[in-house]
Amino acid sequence: MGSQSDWPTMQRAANILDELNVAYDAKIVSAHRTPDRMYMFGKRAADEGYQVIIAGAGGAAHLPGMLSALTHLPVLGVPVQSKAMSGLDSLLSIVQMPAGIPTGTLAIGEAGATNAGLMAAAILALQDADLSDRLQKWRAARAVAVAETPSDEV
Ligand code: RP5
Repeated sequence: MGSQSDWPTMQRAANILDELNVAYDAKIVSAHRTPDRMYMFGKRAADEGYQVIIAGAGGAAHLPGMLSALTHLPVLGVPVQSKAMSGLDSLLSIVQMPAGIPTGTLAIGEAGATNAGLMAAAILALQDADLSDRLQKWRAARAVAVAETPSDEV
């Protein structure tokens, strides 16, 4: 993520990965404030064993696109909800990548971070039958939890 201030949002992705027992590192890597750190991370990520990168940033959110430029690994971008424009700036900064440098783009904010965790797990599950099983069970449990009729109690 681009800043400590992104962590409450990006923690949603971490929570999903914890629930599915997927190993991850959570790092602050800013495209603007720590460009050298971003460059080294992106360049070394594949060799260091990372398989999927979830990149969350807000405002002028260049981190996901820059990481996509630096690595062939799949990069999932999470537009963090900004104060000035409620995350529309973040979304547009991430989603409109030029052809040839793909960056997966999730929803703005916590839903996007949650889904980035789930999508990262789904990508990893293609090569990991046990994880695939855990992911399918996770989804089935969420489906069962949805009532068929609304309640006045909520
Ligand atoms: C971006 O600027 C970060 O990803 C964050 O969403 C936004 C604001 O950062 P802070 O000023 O809160 O550190 O680079």
